[in-house]
Amino acid sequence: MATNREKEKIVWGVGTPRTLRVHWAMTELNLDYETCPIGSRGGGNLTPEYTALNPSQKIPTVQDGDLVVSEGAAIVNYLTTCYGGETNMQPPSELAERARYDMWCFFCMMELDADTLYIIRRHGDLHAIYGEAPNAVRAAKEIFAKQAQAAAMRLGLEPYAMGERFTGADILLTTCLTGALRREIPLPDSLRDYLSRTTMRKAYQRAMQANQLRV
Ligand SMILES: N[C@@H](CCC(=O)N[C@@H](CS)C(=O)NCC(=O)O)C(=O)O
Repeated sequence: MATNREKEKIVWGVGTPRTLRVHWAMTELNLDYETCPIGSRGGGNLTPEYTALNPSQKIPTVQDGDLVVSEGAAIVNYLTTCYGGETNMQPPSELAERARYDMWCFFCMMELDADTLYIIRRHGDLHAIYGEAPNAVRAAKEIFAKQAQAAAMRLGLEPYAMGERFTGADILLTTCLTGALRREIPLPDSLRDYLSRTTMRKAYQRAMQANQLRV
């Protein structure tokens, strides 16, 4: 795949764990980029300019030269595929390893994000907009806790999702697990240890700064 670190890169979106994924990937990969600091509730995601980039009107979105990519996991995988050579963050090319990598990514996005954290966000934090649904929120927390046990079993004694090396799957997994901790969902000790490993990374700390909502 043709890559060009010099192409102008713009990250749209700040202030949420889903935008953090992209800032974190950018910083791990030492990429220079500009930020368009729109948030998810300020109306910046509803403008015609942004809607042309991302018709879902959701953040994050990335522009890399002429290419526009949305969906946080797709962005992380695009960036690590294109620019992950130097930092050994490319998704695996060998078929079985790639299947395991994809398993982690889809597991994080479906079981730990869309099916659980996002339900809690919608019907908990944002209940004034989306309606109260306490049973759905309670069930989502229980399902997350159960799937966290599954994540711990899959991780086993490995330091990272794919073993010895840190990859985009760890960006996805970490940003889901920190979301659970903020909501006081219990996590197995091995995942807490995992989180101390991943969140102590310098790039994570820098990305947390870059992802701050500007007021
Ligand atoms: N599937 C998308 C979800 C992105 C998403 O839900 N973003 C939220 C902020 S965390 C958003 O932009 N919400 C605006 C809205 O729902 O109107 C992804 O993983 O990138």
